[in-house]
Amino acid sequence: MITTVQQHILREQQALPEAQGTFSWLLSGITLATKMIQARVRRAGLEDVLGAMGETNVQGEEQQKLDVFANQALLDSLSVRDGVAILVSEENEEPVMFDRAKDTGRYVIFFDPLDGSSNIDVNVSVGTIFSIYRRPEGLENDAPGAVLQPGYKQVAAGYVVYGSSAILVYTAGRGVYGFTLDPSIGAYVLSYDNMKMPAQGKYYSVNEANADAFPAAYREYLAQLRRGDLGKEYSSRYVGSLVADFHRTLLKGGVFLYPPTKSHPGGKLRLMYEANPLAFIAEQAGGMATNGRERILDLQPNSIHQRTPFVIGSKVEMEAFARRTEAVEANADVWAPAI
Ligand code: AHM
Ligand code: MG
Repeated sequence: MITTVQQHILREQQALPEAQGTFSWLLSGITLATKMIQARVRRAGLEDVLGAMGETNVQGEEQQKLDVFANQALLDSLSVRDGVAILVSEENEEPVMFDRAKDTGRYVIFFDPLDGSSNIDVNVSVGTIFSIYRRPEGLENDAPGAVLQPGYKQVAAGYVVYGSSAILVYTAGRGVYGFTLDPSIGAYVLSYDNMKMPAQGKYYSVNEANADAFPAAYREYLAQLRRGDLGKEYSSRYVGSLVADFHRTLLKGGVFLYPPTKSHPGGKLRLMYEANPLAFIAEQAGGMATNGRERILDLQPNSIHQRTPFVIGSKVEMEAFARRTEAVEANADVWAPAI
């Protein structure tokens, strides 16, 4: 007997008596949008051929860029759900606010509609990431207060990786579950029950072209992994789509790092759309996530688009990272980009 994501969410919701169906209605908005996005991603090469021939799509519109399409699909399918109070997208400068009664519009949703979009043209996996918070009581008219919440307050988070199949992974704080889209029935079906990250993996994942600029703490840690100090011979993998790199880390273990660099001294990845949701999933699966010095989920955001250094992975690698960085902490320079 298969379990669809919809059935799974309904079951989860029974454990959240105050959710009253809103939560599943809201998640169904997200799954619908991701099915639309994956259909477009699958046609990406074709659309280019048609676009190059000067053809327009069936609605007679010019071909839209995929990231614009993905953003619009999420905005459209979520804005009609009255549980949504505020939508915050990596693609929109400002949050989109809805005028909903305070006991109806109870959720604030963040999303990165199409992560890794530079990989589309070369047929490499991309993804969608989402993160859900409650709108805090008393802050209905206070947008900054309602959106700038630390990651530990997330009620649910997840992503879809559009890879060799489309896989949805989510947590509502009671374990991590993975669902594979079965194209023959158009439904996400449970394929990974109660996912756990291996305690140690054999891959590290980082853009090594930036290595000369990494702060010393990171360079020394990577050297440790290469030397085999953790009792394993590490290999490296780097897709350049965070969702794909994280998905591998979740399944196989290991560590992903995006340290401060010369061009991004504060880190490149976004706290609210990328680091927080993946950190929530990692912790639920037995892993850890930090900005180099503090737990990601404890960080108090000061802007919706803020960036952060990001290190996420298995327990063994993350504990070794913490030991390494504590050991060099005395020297403040180890945290500055090197060049
Ligand atoms: P994007 O939002 O422009 O797609 O950038 C985010 C992506 C992540 O998916 C990925 O981890 C990272 O950028 C790769 O960056 P780089 O090319 O600097 O290694
Ligand atoms: Mg992104």
